[in-house]
Amino acid sequence: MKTSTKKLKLTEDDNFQPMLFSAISLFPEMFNAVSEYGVVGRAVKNEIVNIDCINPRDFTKDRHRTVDDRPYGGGPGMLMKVEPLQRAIQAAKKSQQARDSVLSSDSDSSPGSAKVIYLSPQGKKLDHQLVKELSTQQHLILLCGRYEGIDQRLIDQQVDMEISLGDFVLSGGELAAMVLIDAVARLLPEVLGHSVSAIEDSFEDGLLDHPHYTRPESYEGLDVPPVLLSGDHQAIEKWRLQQRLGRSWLKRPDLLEKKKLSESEQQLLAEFKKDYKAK
Ligand code: 4GY
Repeated sequence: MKTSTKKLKLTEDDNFQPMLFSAISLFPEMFNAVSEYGVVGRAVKNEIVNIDCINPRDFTKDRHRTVDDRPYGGGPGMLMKVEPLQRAIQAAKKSQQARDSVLSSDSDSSPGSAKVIYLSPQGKKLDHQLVKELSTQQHLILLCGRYEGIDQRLIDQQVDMEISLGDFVLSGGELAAMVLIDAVARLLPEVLGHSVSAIEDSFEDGLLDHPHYTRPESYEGLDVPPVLLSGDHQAIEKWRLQQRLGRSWLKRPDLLEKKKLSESEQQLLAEFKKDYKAK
């Protein structure tokens, strides 16, 4: 039998599953900032991405719905209670299992592979490489700490990966989790849709972006670089690559050290340096 040649929209495919982010957070409303606005907001609306918020407070069993507790050994501040978090993680894992069970068995999504991520300054630094790896996952569980953090045994037992945005301390993991969701979701092919801009973006090839210009042609006496008005697409691509090389050399020499430059790229960079030093 001939298989159907009708082209399916990706999201109409029986085996398509939105990527699921389960945010475990005491402040679930904060996630409206990613789920209701911009590119990720549209992906959520179009069911390419699901963001599911789970509040550990809903998994408490005492009258006061207590989610914090005092640290052993004393000291200032509180920690998050272990049991509500543990139950929240189990609930997040169950929600993905429920989705998997309605899919046909030849799906190449991998059930039971939900990764639990804890956002903290102790984690591995988030970069484009890690964002790309995360974008291949079907389900990420994002554990958002508050107060002074969570019990180390929960990290050891339940957390697959600790991820940091950088060497500074936020008052909670939510903003970090939203940064991660935004960066990962925009790499999903179905989110990109028509545009290829995320592929062409900074970092896919390890260089900074080139400068961008729009109207007016002259602003406060500053003109748009003439090559961009030339209509010569080859010259424009060449200029943009040179700008990317030059800006990386000026602002992020560490990026250039990691990158093997081709003969023509070395040429372009040498020319940029010459012009820069002449000024
Ligand atoms: N930096 N990168 C970060 C953070 C908040 C108290 C431990 C960071 O990712 N997350 O500062 N998170 C704290 C809040 C518990 C995490």
